Amino acid sequence: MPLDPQRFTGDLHVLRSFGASGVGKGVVRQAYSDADYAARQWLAQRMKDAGLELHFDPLGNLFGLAGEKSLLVGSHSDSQPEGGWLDGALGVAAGLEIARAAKEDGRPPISCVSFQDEEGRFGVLTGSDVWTGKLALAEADGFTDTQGNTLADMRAQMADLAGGFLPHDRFCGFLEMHIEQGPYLEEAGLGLGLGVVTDIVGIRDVRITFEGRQNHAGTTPMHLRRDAFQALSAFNTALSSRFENVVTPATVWTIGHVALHPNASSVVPGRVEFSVQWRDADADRLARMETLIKATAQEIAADHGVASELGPVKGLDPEAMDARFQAELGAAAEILAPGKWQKMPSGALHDAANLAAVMPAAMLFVPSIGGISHAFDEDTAEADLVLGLQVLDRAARVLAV
Ligand code: HGY
Ligand code: MN
Ligand code: MN
Repeated sequence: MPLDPQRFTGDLHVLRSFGASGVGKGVVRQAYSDADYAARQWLAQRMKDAGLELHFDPLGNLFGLAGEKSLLVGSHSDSQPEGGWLDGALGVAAGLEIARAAKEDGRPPISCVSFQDEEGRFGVLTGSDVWTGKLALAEADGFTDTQGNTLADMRAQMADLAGGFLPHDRFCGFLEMHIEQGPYLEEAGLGLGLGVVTDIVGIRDVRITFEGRQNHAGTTPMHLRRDAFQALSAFNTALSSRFENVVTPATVWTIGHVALHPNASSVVPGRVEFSVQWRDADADRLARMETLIKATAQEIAADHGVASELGPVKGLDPEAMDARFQAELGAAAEILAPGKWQKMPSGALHDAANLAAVMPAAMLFVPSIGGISHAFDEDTAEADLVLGLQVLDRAARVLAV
């Protein structure tokens, strides 16, 4: 049975139904949530129906295994707190379809995977980070989400399903198809548009707390305040100006999570917990930015009479994709979409960045409409999804042992 694009798109729409929310095709399916658990159970059944051997590892990474040694194709099926229907899910559904078709055709074995907590409810690409050995399970278990839940407690809910960690040499390499999540394929005006990823940027992420003095918003004179929000505001302004001599136009940094306490209009906020996340293709620049963030937080805290506490800095270094795997993706794209593909870096992080540390890994991008992602209205034209599947399958057939 050759590749079946309709079966693939059908799976995508069923997968979207787990945590379907908001406008468009949005999903809310964070790692270890009920929706994530239900999605993994459904994926497991689809893998079993395809004749693949099921394996959940201690993190909840879900594998559909074929053969003794195989090519691994997949991505993640957890989402951001407000996610699109394709981020991760596209690569998981493509991996399932490609592994299933290989099995049906009696071709060299291809396995599929859905990694857990790629979206970082706890760490950064946590499931593949632990599986590839970059992050110790004991350390990851202590990570908390913004509500204070620990990873250990959340993954314990799946313990009845979990086996051990699979050996990396079970696989000859890893392919991941993903939406671009940015504007460049559309801007390139390639028409359909496919991206063969050359390398994935590095990332760092830290949570910082400023602790001042909660007080009355009417009776507390400005000069006596120890206002945590004012400290955060000054920190952000100071950091942006100090970054000017370090960053390039490709560097990004974000304060995406801010929890103000008690978050009431008549109260001088006594505490703020916030995240600082930064990304760049150069590990040295990431390190220089980390030094600036730490120094600026401590200096501004002292100026504003607040205590500062910095959590662990989590993250990954930049990773290049395997040259041979890239070449096979490019060759497949040139046959199926001549002139409608390009090589490009990835500004988003992906499990392939972790897999690249233990086996050859490469990625294929399909365009994101309007470059939108990590938002309910993330979307991609169906023709692009099917073309991506066909190109990925063609390269996978060559790379499978
Ligand atoms: O944030 C990222 O780059 C990925 O989507 N988790
Ligand atoms: Mn993703
Ligand atoms: Mn994402």
